[in-house]
Amino acid sequence: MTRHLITSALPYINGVKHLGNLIGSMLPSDLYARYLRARGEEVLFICATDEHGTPAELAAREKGQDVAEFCAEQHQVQADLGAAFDLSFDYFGRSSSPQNKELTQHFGRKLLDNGFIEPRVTRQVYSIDDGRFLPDRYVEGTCPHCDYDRARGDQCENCTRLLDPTDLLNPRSAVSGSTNLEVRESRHLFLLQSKLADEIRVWVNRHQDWPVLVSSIALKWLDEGLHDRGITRDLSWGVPVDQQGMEGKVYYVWFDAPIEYIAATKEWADEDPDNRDWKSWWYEAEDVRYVQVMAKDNVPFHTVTFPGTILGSREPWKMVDYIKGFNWLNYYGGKFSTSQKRGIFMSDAIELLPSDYWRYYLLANAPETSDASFTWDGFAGTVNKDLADILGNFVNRTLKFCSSKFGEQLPEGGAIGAAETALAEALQQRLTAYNTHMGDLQIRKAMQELRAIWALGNEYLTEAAPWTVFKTDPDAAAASLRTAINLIRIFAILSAPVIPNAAARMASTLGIELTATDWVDGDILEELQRLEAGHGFEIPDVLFRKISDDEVAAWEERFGGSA
Ligand code: B3M
Ligand code: ZN
Repeated sequence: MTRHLITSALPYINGVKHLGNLIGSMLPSDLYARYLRARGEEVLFICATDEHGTPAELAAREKGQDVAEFCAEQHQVQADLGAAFDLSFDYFGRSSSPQNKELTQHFGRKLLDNGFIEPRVTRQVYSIDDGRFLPDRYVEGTCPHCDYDRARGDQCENCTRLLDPTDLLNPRSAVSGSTNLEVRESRHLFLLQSKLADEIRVWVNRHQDWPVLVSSIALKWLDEGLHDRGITRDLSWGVPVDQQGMEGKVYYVWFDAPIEYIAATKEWADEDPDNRDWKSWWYEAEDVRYVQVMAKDNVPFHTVTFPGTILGSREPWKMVDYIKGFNWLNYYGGKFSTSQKRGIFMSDAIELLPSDYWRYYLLANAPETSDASFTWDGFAGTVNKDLADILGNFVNRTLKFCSSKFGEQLPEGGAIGAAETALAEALQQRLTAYNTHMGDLQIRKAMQELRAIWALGNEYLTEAAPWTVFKTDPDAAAASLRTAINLIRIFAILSAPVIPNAAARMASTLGIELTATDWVDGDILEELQRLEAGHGFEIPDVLFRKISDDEVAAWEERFGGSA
């Protein structure tokens, strides 16, 4: 039996994540994990906060906090928000863990032993007034390509070009603003990616099933030629380099972050070592299928850099089998931005509405084949139509009508016939497609099928018209209401990976409990008769409320909509 290892790209620690981050990795990987569990598969779903690097240090400094303290606090904030959005991680770790330190140093040593790491003397920006080197974002200045005057040492935000701190014109310290800078020599470790390029390409080419978005990014990097990369920094926050002559240096954040996928699994196992075996998921793990989910800017690090680390270790670590990449979710055409506080953040969203509203909307509009754009209008439209009108309304009117005519139980009498057979056939077709798309991580297509499955309920009711039929043939009305109530049970099960709370409420209304491993696998006509006459139910409160035009206007105003 195959076991499924699923990792979401690790949210960076520097602040609460926005909806673009949520739909770019954490939410779709959660959907997939929940779906596979429901199908009875063995799943390990891992995520963590990515805590090293200069943005973490700068964010801590801005808050006047020690960086370790800042990270501990922000980790908890992100863990709580993840739980609020019902992200079902088996473990949510921290890249600053001792486990990650140990594994990162292990990979560093292996790469050195195998000749894929080499120390080189480099030129680094040093701030005389601050008494320290200024790697990456610690130095700001004018971009030599586009003249943007607030470019950072690692990248220009304006033209997106990658930069080296020494490229910047008129450089200044991001710590103190001092321009009293000089270039000093410093020894650093380089990962010799040029030596690994052929092997990486062979490995990439073995994965013909990857989405084009992912393989095209990987091949573009390989075609442009892999440069040897500096993987250490003159910083104190990070995984220390335990090699001679490298005192006071740490590994670069993008070296240790993906290793945290493994380390977080070890963190998970270390909490219950008698029952959890981290290594069987990662080392000589031939029975494991490993899926990674991430936004497109992270793809090069997962298709080229991290595979290089693993291949260069010459050890049989598990490498990814399938990578799901996402485009951007934009906010009114522009980018969501953590640093510019533009868009909607998870903490704001969850205050406005429960997680199911966001989960469904975001998954139904996932930026899969191209970038997508969030608008409050679009959000309200999807919620009002799909969740309130199609699903919620079906559940409420079925149960209300049944209770008014037959009491709060599935009614006696009548028998299923051609209409139910036709319904079962339509449902079976949709369900097969839904399963296929979920299994393939075709998120939008899966959501379209789910919506079409919900719509079958209303179509069936319209045709069976129990409210009219009741007057002349109460038995026939009873049979169609029994079928419709059974549909509610089926909808609850099939919707659970997407909207777990509403699904649980639908089930509890019917007096049943959903477990994480429930799915609809049997003969559909039988499933439509599973709950029998006499089975009691309760009428739920409104399942999904509608969003009013006034709310849309108010939220546009508050979060800065079109303007
Ligand atoms: N932390 C995502 C980002 O900040 C980055 C992902 C790491 S995955 C190993 O863009
Ligand atoms: Zn630029």
